[in-house]
Amino acid sequence: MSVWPCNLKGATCTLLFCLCAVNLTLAMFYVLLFKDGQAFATSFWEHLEAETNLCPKIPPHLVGHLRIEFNSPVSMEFIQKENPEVKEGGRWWPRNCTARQKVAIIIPFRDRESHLRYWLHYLHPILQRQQLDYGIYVINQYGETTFNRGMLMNVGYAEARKQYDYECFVFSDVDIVPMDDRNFYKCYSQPRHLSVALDKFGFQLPYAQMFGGVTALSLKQFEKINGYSNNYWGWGGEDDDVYIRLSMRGMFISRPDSQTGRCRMIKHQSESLNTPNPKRFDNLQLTIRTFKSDGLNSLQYHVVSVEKNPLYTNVTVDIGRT
Ligand SMILES: [Mn+2]
Repeated sequence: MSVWPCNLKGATCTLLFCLCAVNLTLAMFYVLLFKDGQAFATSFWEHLEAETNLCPKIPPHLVGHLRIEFNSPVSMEFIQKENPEVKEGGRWWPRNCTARQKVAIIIPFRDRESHLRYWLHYLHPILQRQQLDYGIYVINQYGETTFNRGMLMNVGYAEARKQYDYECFVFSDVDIVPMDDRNFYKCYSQPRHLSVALDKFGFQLPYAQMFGGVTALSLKQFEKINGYSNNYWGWGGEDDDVYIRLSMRGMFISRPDSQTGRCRMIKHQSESLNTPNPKRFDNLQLTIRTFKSDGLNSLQYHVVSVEKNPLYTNVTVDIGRT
């Protein structure tokens, strides 16, 4: 009788022995890596739990109405101290449960540092209370060419998708802050308009088709409309263009009620490189015919830099000129 727990001979026995050795080495490796079996079991269990443990439908730490003011400037260092859990590039996700949505927040931008600081100061805590798995993407238009908000949104969408598998995209102006944390920065079964009651307009919706300021579209919804038009240079029109796109695709606008949807806007002068676009009314006449070929599928740009700052990812982009 053999001492070796293997009655087989030659190659088969060697193979079996090797398999046992590999198995044992792996087990040792895990034990060393996780210090002891207990810690390993715990971390494994936590992982399994996170997979199944979705965050509650109604986030538990919401506070409702918020006091929003723009009269005492805040520094980036201060905002960082206020939000110690925010990771490089402006990323955050809940630690005790799995977020229900992965949301990229896209902010078209140029030369509005002070507005951005207010936005980050107010929005980071709100988005955390909403228990979203989110990232902030500031899309900074390079150079001195006329501003193109729609195209910057498209770039934000494309660049955010390269970073993480986001399923929802919130497009926000840098100067709009919600006054209620029950106004969720997430996606719904229909495209969502979030900034429905701006202080600037006496907390009223100026017109029913309005789809500017802050909006949320799922990946599917945004693909369905071919994104924003790339052809609106200067102020205005690109938001009404999106409204035409989504109604052409059989979708409608979802909104919070006018109380929950209250927002404040930072007062500012109009800029010389973003004056009202005189062609916007003509463009809007063409949208029905052009939207299938003008948008995400015709987007061309050159990324100048991608910087992962402590509170947001900054994408500087050359989008050319009109
Ligand atoms: Mn503005």
